[in-house]
Amino acid sequence: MRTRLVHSIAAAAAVLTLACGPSGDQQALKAPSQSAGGGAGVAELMAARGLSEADVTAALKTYVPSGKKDDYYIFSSGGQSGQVIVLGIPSMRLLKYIAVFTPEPWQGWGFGDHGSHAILEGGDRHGQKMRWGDTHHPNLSETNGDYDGQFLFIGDKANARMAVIDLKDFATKQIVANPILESDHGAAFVTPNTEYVIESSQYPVPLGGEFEPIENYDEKYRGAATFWKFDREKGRLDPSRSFAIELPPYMQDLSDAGKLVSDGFAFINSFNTERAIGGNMEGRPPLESGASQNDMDYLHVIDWKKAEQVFLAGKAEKIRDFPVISLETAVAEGLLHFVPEPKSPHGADVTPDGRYIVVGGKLDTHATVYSFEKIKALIDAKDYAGTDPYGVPILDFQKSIEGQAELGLGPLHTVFDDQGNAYTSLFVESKIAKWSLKDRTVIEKVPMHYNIGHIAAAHGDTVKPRGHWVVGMNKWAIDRFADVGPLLPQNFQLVDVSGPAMQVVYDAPIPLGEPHYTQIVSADLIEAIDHYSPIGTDPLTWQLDPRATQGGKERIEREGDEVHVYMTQVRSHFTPDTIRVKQGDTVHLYLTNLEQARDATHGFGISSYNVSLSVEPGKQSNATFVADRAGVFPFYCLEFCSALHLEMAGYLLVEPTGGGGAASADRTDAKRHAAR
Ligand code: RUQ
Ligand code: CUA
Repeated sequence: MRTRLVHSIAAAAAVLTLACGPSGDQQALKAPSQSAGGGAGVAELMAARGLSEADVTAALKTYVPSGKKDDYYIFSSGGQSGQVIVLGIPSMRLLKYIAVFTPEPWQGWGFGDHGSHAILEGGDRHGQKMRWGDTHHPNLSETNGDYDGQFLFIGDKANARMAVIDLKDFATKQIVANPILESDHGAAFVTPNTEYVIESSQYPVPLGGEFEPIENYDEKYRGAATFWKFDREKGRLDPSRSFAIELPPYMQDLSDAGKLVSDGFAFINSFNTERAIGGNMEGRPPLESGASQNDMDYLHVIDWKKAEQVFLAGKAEKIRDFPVISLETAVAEGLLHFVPEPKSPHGADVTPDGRYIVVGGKLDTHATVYSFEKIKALIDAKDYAGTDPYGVPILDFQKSIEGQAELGLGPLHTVFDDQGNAYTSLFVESKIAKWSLKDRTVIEKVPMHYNIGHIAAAHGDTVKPRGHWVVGMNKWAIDRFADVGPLLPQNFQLVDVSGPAMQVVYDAPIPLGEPHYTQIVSADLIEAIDHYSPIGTDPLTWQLDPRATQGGKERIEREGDEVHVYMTQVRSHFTPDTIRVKQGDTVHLYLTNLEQARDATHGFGISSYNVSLSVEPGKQSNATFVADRAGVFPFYCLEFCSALHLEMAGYLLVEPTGGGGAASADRTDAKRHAAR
């Protein structure tokens, strides 16, 4: 190991010497040290900064020079921020926040732009405007069980919603609210050809959102697994071809879809099979102690291909118009089985060959490796060890497992590499355990900084893991970075697993929400556009927006008290740059960025009217607001697009009508409502 380190440092020194040789203009690149010997500069830098050899190798493994791109993208959930966070590997440089469930002004998300409002409104629930989410599990679209780089799905645990992001422009295209659930956790998980995106519930409720006393929990509260049909052509989930399966009121947790031999099945772990309901001020035990009495909970094994047939045969019932296969039907059709799983299980992860399902037991020291082949044989032979109170057949634990891996304290999630190894996060022990799938023995453990939750590996949950990189997602960056007050960022630790020993090579603070899962995809699979074409493209339809304006055709049209402003942008002006309206007019702004160059993004921000638009090259953005306040309102471009960016501005002149008073305020209120 040591020789390897010394070797790589010598190599780095050689590179530095080359770059800093005394020839001509390379002089400017000289390292601080002036000593001539090969490697002396590095050694002195190391001494001056107190860096060890391991530090320097870590730096060499992760440093990506200016102008060079990363090899992998990390797509991370953004937790309570309701967004998605994108980073690069190996540099761990932050690349983008993708606005999803929460308004975000830089991307013009939810600040006037019609398209973004339509998408956000798609996620409204029970008539309530939902403007935050708790994103947990991003999943990339797959073709033949491997990421294809086209779409990203992410679930909102807090409000049982699902979002679709198109990776052509890294923008959210759809949010659907689950009509029968109030929360989810096993979301989003895709099937191997993205036929369905799975969303399973977390906290049981009466399906459909009606009231039932909690005393009726066992009879009336339910979980469910939702299978959202994905229409790849349209790039949208299709609720009209989606269905759910009713589940007992256990707390369903994470999901994973089977692959290869287990394709057609989905696995969901659960906890609280005790059906504890809390009530610690009503004479019942607190939820968490009630929910951790049993030694075993149930791994849910769902035959989704069979369920799809049952749904297509019209055997699903409707709850709030959404097709739900009842528990009774699920049992009768043999599409739902349980297998016991030890002690507060958490992750359920299918191995790359699809043959095994690995489940971590939070309060256990093992990861349990279930054999799909054995489970399938038991199901086919109807060899059951019993049924649960809802009639769901239970398979025998011992007969279903391949074995267990003794890993350490608090195993949660497992990912895989290309060498037949598994990597499991150990929450309580704050370590990653690398173990062999072949004999289930631990090969090595590497300490993580603090409370590792999820873990991700390059293509680590596909049929073709790429190896090399694993990321540990630590809860809270205690004592890790410069202090920023009591609310701590999280800490992503990048681990190089390509050598004989795992090495932590980078700590990246994540300063937006608490990320849960991430996926890591090879950068060459992502084909992102750098401008919208044709000019005036509606990013939702990818078609020319009918309100797009050509250069020279800009105009302002008045119809009664509706003012239509057909506006264009090029560096460095808006046309028109003066808009005259009367107080109380409804202003419809149709804004076309006429540019096709990649560095020509403009924005539109206006004072006092809460409008912020991002108009990337070729994009069309439309906004509507009621000019209910008389006055002079400057608007300006929000991106520093050119030397005359500051001059890229104009005025909205709202002339008073002389009205005013309560009646007129009511009138504009009503209009403002209608405008959105
Ligand atoms: S969770 S730390 Cu929401 Cu995926 Cu396991
Ligand atoms: Cu356009 Cu600044």
